[in-house]
Amino acid sequence: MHRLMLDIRNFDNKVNQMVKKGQVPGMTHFSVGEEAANVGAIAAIGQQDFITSNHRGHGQSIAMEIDLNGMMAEIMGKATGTCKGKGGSMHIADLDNGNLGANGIVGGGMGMAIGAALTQKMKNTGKIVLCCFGDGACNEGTFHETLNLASIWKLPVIFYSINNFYGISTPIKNVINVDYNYQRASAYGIPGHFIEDGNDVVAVYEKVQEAVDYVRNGNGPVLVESLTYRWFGHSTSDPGKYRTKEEVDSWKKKDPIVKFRNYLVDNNLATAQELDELDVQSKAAVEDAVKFALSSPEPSYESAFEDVFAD
Ligand SMILES: Cc1ncc(C[n+]2csc(CCOP(=O)(O)OP(=O)(O)O)c2C)c(N)n1
Ligand SMILES: [Mg+2]
Repeated sequence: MHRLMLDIRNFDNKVNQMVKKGQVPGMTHFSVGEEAANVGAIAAIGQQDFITSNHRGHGQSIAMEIDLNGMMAEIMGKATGTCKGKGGSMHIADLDNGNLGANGIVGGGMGMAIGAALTQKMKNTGKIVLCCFGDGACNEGTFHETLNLASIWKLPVIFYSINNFYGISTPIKNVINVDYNYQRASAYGIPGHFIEDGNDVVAVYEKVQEAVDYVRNGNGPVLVESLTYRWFGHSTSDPGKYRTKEEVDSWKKKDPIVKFRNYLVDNNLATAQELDELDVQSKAAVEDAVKFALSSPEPSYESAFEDVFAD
């Protein structure tokens, strides 16, 4: 889990630099600061399970152990990308490894998630779906429709809201009349769980694990909410005027990677030296991914007409 959190941090820091150099087409949303909320939750599901993701999906893709070379090439629109360069940052899908896709439509993954969950139920596969989205997405109509359907059909899906306090520049507290979105679970007759410190990867893992057991045992869906914070702007085009420097700095002091590092060292689970070495390896893997992506070809014009229809 520590290595995956480092990979998210190092990967996104690198992409941020490349955006500034004009090497990344399109808009990009970063997961820096939200590493624990992503890694802890995804570590709790099984290898065979599925996720759906959203526009801020880098952290989820990396937590699903996507090949970093392919992901970097995808973000740069190259033919060697995970989706042959057709998806880019906001539409990475890694179907062979259970990632049903990031999504540029806020709330867009929810319908896909319950569709996939219905398939698992009808085919009796024992697999579950972790549907990841933000706090803002909970005010989309699809949130209500999918929680309701999943509830009455007892579908094997965890609705997982990563609450970073804002939908772009709108504070979530200004647009809901409850304290937190997890409290809305009662309206659908399903359990709602709250992870107050979503920067604590162990707390996230344990709480989502509880939800995984409940859902896998055929009890129907669960809504889980984690509190965390994005360190960067909403996207690469956000001057961030709606947040104070003090607020951002206070969250940087609650760095999820430092927190887990201290936990591992204090409990004699790893030495500081071992963790430093992991960071060296992570940074090298990201550099390799950049080299791979930069040296990869652009997609051909003809490829735009491939993979349009399923056989
Ligand atoms: C249906 C739809 N409405 C609006 C947008 C524009 N938009 C993109 S991200 C976003 C905010 C999403 O906030 P949240 O769900 O909290 O995710 P976060 O970006 O904070 O991770 C909005 C309004 C969109 N992409 N799709
Ligand atoms: Mg948000």
